[in-house]
Amino acid sequence: MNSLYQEIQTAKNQQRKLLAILLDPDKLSVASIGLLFDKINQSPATHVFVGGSSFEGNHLNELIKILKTQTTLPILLFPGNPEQISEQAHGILFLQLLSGRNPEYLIEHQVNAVPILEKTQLEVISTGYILIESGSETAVEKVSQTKPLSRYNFDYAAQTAKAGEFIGNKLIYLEAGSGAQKAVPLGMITAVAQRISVPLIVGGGIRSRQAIEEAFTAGADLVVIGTAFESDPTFFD
Ligand code: 1GP
Repeated sequence: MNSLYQEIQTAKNQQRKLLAILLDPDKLSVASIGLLFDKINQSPATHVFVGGSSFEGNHLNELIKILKTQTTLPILLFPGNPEQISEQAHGILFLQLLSGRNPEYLIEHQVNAVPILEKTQLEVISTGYILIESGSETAVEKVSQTKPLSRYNFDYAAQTAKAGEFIGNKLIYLEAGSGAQKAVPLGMITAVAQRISVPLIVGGGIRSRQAIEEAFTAGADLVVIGTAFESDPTFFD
């Protein structure tokens, strides 16, 4: 079987666009998730991401266990810290916050996660995570105590993404922050996509199907939808 990463790479090479629904365990109970299964399965989503910047992770295993019985989509963890690791998922975006200058989110959490990850079968996918300013302070900024990159300096964002690729990141995640007022500018998506050769994930503040298409056209290989689906599960109907 191909690895999750190989599948993402193949999709990029074939220009087949990917879509992830992001589920935040903080906002979901084991009881409420049942209502979303049909909507997830009927949607064009190719992946489910599970994570958030602040949750405690208590019911994470249970949530993913149930999710796995109801969907065949690959489930990737999108963790804010090592507490948010569940062996029940298929893989993990092993994030490095490249836009910030806080060593805790560049290496400390990663080191602490190793003994946990070594006990699991999770596919670990090195991901450079770049937060772009989006109109107001986002949860990621608060939690990581870092500043996002300017939304006007496309070249610096692309340079940062390329540094991630040179470091060895296998994916770059360009992020406006969950519930962002303004999504990542399309011109910045293009500038980053043209500069890197690894697959590009884009998310944060994308609220319409047109905005998803525009992000794809600009160069995103995988778009993440969280808030829009969470607040309206009929989003993809
Ligand atoms: C957050 O990119 C994701 O990390 C999704 O953002 O909740 O704004 O869709 P939204």
